[in-house]
Amino acid sequence: MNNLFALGFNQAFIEYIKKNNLEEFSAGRVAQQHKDSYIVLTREGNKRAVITGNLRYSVSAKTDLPVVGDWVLLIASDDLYLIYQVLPRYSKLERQAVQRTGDSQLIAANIDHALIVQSVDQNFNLNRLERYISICHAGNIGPVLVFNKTDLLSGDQLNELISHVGRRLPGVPLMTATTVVKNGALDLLKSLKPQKTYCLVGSSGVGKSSLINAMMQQAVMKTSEISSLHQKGKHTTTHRELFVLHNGPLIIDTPGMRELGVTEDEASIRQTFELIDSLSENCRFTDCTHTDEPDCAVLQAIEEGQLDALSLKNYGKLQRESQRFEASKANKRKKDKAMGKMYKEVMKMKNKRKF
Ligand SMILES: Nc1nc2c(ncn2[C@@H]2O[C@H](COP(=O)(O)OP(=O)(O)OP(=O)(O)O)[C@@H](O)[C@H]2O)c(=O)[nH]1
Ligand SMILES: [Mg+2]
Ligand SMILES: [Zn+2]
Repeated sequence: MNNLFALGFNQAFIEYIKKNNLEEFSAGRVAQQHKDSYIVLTREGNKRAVITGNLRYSVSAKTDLPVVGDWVLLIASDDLYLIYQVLPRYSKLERQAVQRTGDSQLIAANIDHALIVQSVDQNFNLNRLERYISICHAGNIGPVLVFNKTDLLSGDQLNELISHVGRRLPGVPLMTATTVVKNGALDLLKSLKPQKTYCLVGSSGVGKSSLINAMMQQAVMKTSEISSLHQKGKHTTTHRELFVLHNGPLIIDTPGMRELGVTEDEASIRQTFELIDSLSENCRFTDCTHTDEPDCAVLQAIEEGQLDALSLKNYGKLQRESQRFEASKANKRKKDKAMGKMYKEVMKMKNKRKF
């Protein structure tokens, strides 16, 4: 028996069901996605489910199909449940996988906070963290940085790292953890709220599944030694799975994402770089590209050490990629060749600009 509210069900879902006269169905939350079926948490317990043919053929995009975290409406039967409909998502963790095709991939739905896990000992990459943060902003998800494996650094080294990242990513909550020390993940666990849904993201090997195991106090996920991870492309975790923690929060484990796409929404990228945005209001030219213009407030801030030059570089890069992505998506939609051609010309011109 499950209590739906304990699984994150809320008033908005109830109202949607009422408004659309869908009360005849029972609701459930997708906890696991397998090749041809799902494990759904329902009031009656955890059930295996498949989607109806009607749902499969009526969706306009692959991302409309159920993913882990989704709330779905079910037709109950003895052993196999049928997923009739996916309820509207209040947030989604989505990556733009391939720029050329404009396809995006939905990782999980109805997430309140993403726990962006980074191992403090290995190739610390601020640009990557910024990318995760912009993916969160695009999907209406609150980002939280989790620095794991703190046992591998001295206290001084860790403090230095924290203040360095804090300067670059102000306003993003930061937690530390270690899974090899007793209670090393307790602060993190205590910071998670009942009925809220968290999703662990981050590169392969940073310890996402180890964190789940530490917080569940049992080995529910397989973890693997770093050495075997050196075989390129190997991820220990190969599926996504939602767990209910003892004190009530819900948490999803995901496989490490190697190729991070960009988010579609340029506004969200900007959000990550709020500082650059507000600074540019003081540039002499309104269309300043912050490359070599006179009286550029952004360049001045870099000179004065207020802003990291890398941040600016990354900002430009993300904007260009986002433009390319939107272009390829637009091309996909428009079968009209002439339109596609014209679009390309425009993009070429845009990309020619340094920024
Ligand atoms: N020293 C140290 N090692 C850790 C810590 N947490 C995890 N590890 C080790 O890091 C390795 C990878 O851990 P996993 O939990 O499998 O990593 P993951 O992020 O789930 O990796 P994928 O499933 O491939 O995405 C394992 O050998 C763990 O034992 C930690 O806090 N300190
Ligand atoms: Mg894992
Ligand atoms: Zn400028």
